[in-house]
Amino acid sequence: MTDIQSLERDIESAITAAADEGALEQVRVSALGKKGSISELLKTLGGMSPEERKEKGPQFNTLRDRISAAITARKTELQEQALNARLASERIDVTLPARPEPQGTVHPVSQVLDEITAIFADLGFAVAEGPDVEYDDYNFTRLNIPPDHPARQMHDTFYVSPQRDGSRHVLRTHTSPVQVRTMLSQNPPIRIISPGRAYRVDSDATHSPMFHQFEGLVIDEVTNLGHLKWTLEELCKAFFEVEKVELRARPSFFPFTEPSVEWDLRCDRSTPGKITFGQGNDWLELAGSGMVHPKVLAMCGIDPEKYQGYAFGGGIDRLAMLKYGIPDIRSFFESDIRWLKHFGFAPLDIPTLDGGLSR
Ligand code: 2NL
Repeated sequence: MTDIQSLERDIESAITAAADEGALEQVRVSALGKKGSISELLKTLGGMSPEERKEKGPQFNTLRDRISAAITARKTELQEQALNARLASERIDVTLPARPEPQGTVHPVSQVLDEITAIFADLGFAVAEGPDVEYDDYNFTRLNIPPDHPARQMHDTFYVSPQRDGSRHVLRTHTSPVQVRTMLSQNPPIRIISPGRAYRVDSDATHSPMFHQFEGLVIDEVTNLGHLKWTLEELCKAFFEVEKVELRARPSFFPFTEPSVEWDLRCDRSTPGKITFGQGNDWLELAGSGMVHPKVLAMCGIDPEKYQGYAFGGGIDRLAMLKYGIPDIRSFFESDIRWLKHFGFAPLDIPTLDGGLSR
């Protein structure tokens, strides 16, 4: 047997023995790689006489082509084997029945969050999210609440331990820093809601130190408070599942909006333990809002000469208490299994506008 034949045999048995693509690649490198046995062989052609080269050249090239083809064939075979093994091991029986009864329930806060998200998604709003631990700058300063501003005390902020440079991050006191981040990173038109957790040093029957907010922000060249009123009316009709609502505007103050407006929703509380919307002689505080302050726009990289828009904010826990008749906010966060079973929602009933929000 010639050297070439025995080399070919050795490489071919190594190819057959390769049990996976990694091993096969090692065989390929040792034969056809820069320093591989066949490559080294091809290099010897340079030192040969013309006659010898004429004889050996074609032999070496044929050897290289055959080995190359054998490697490709083995590679396909190994890939097929690997795929078949995966298909066999990952097989699932899609005809198996779901468990008769799901064990967990969806928390009312999650339910309301999903409902609000579905309503605003239908109006063309995207959902924006951000971290719970925020820069003081994003939570306060860029919202026109400078370091000495009394609103900083009003917000009863949880501070986290100082950073190496002495600066202190905060647990966000509202979800507004998410809007700040959005304005800093996107150009108008902007149309977002930022539902999520917020934190304030406060605890009684209607306040929890951790609570949930939804805020909205719309920025373009013409958006005004009329558009906001319509948007909040649509929210109320869809959320409380009534045909007709009436909103009342009250002047207010927030450092980050000018002018600022609070909205009340007409309701009827004349029957104890019951509340209905769209009629009656009572008013329910719904949300705070306003036109985004030009200084806030400027501090968030948006030209206030060209762009304007509204922002609003309301409490998710509060809306959940109202809609589902839950009297004490603290019960939300006690994780009492009986409470969760009673007030929770079926996990597969995902709220949609066409299918019904809460059924
Ligand atoms: C409330 C009132 C409000 C906003 C939130 C906001 C955000 C940016 C700029 C301007 Cl980035 N405004 N958010 C505006 C007015 C009111 O929330 O009572 N929340 C529970």
